Amino acid sequence: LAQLTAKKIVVLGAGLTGLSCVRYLAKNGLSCSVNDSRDHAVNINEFQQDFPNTALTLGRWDKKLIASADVLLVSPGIDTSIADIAEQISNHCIVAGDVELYCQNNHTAILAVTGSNGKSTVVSLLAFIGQKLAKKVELGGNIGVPVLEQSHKSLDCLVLELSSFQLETLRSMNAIAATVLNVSDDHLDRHKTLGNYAAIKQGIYQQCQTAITNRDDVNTQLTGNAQQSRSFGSDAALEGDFGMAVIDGQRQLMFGSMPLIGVNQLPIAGLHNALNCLAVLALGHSAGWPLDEMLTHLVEFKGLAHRCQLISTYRNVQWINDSKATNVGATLAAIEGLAAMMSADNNLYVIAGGDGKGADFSPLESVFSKDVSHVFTLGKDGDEVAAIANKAQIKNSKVSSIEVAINTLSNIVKSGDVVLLSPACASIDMFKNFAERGEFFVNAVNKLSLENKTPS
Ligand code: UMA
Ligand code: ADP
Repeated sequence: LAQLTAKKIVVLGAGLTGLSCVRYLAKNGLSCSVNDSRDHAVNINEFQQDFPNTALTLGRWDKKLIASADVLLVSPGIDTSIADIAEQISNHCIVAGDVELYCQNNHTAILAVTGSNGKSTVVSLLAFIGQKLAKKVELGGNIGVPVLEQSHKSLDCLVLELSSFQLETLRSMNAIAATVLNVSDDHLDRHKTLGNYAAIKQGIYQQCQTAITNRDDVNTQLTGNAQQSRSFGSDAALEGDFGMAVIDGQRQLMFGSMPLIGVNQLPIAGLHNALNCLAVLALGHSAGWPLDEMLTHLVEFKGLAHRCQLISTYRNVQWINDSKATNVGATLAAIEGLAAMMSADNNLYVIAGGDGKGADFSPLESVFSKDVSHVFTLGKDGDEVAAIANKAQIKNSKVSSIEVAINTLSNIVKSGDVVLLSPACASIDMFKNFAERGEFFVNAVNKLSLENKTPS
């Protein structure tokens, strides 16, 4: 903070992050200007009410303001490589994110998690267990709580969810342990190639004491040096690492050669969630949390809404809301995980499509052809999903809304089938966010059961 005194600070973005930066600077006696390129910045009313004297430019990038900045505090959703910003940044200007500001000025122990999928599940489970162990543990970062909002608290541990956007402007974190859970196509509209995107994620390992990698995913491996490393994976583990083994016919989570818990006792289903649990145990263990006590509380976790969440068994069909599947990797994991539990006589119906963010949908072809009976496509990139379904030679129908898909399905499904909303796409082309999309699905299914529709 001392470095910021008498510096011209410009905050880019007036959303959750921008507001937290202005609030933090004000608390520390520092002023700033704010620039948001949209006419209707997300938190504009709160902003103007709380900080009436803070200069705010809306509706365009203020090139002069950006050029005059000594410090640019950039919100994660803003791409500083775009011409309007990149060309204006002066040589002496420091470009940082809110997490960088937090890490430079707080010495709280951090457990950090990134990855294309499973971040929110892992950080929530980890924080849940930490709190059950009577530790002062809070969540921060991409999960929806800007870290600076936690800066006034004295914590035993901050469990930090980091997106690739946040990692781009972070260099001073010194986490106790950090993991890249997995890497699959996501945000390529901004990061351009999977290689760039993976490299940004792997940058987390240079900012921690113990790097935790996923043996199942080559893109999570350690590239540079780390003080210490350990790993998790679905195979047998070396001593000190986490893995899985089949003992007496039961698949178990393992710590080296020590069985920990049966996969069938885990509170969240599917192989991907078993891996998430291993990541949680590896992170907690690195912080010195006892494994046996962690396991006691792990089984009490209830899971998160919109992530492979069973919302109804109306007509003995499993109606599953996986609206948080905003990329191809998440939908692949959901289809494979659910199909593994279904009998071959039953059908898996998938509702998919939305804003594909430039991703390649072709990895879905083989699971579509192996496990899915019929795909209902919607949204901006629904036709791209339909093209993959055609290649996989499975039925597909274009629908204008989730409700239309559900109503059509009500005439098709039979006992034992599964209906899965797992879009493989972001929601912003049709909905406010993934949660609203999930609610539309839940409401349509509930309406169906209330109207007690029977097949025609
Ligand atoms: N804005 C511009 N110009 C642009 C883009 C955005 O001016 O080109 C402005 C918007 O008008 C808005 C503000 O920037 O007023 C929003 O900033 P932001 O997009 O960085 O969003 P925040 O509200 O600050 O929320 C961010 C994260 N959002 C993104 O990364 C897009 C939140 O993650 C995070 O919870 C929050 O900080 C706290 O750390 C959300 C997210 O979608 C959940 N993350 C992506 C994901 O999970 O896939 C990465
Ligand atoms: P994130 O915060 O990274 O988006 P979430 O825990 O919210 O992760 O889950 C997002 C989506 O990814 C959900 O559809 C969920 O079912 C799926 N998912 C969760 N864990 C994994 C994993 N380890 N691998 C692949 N998909 C996963």
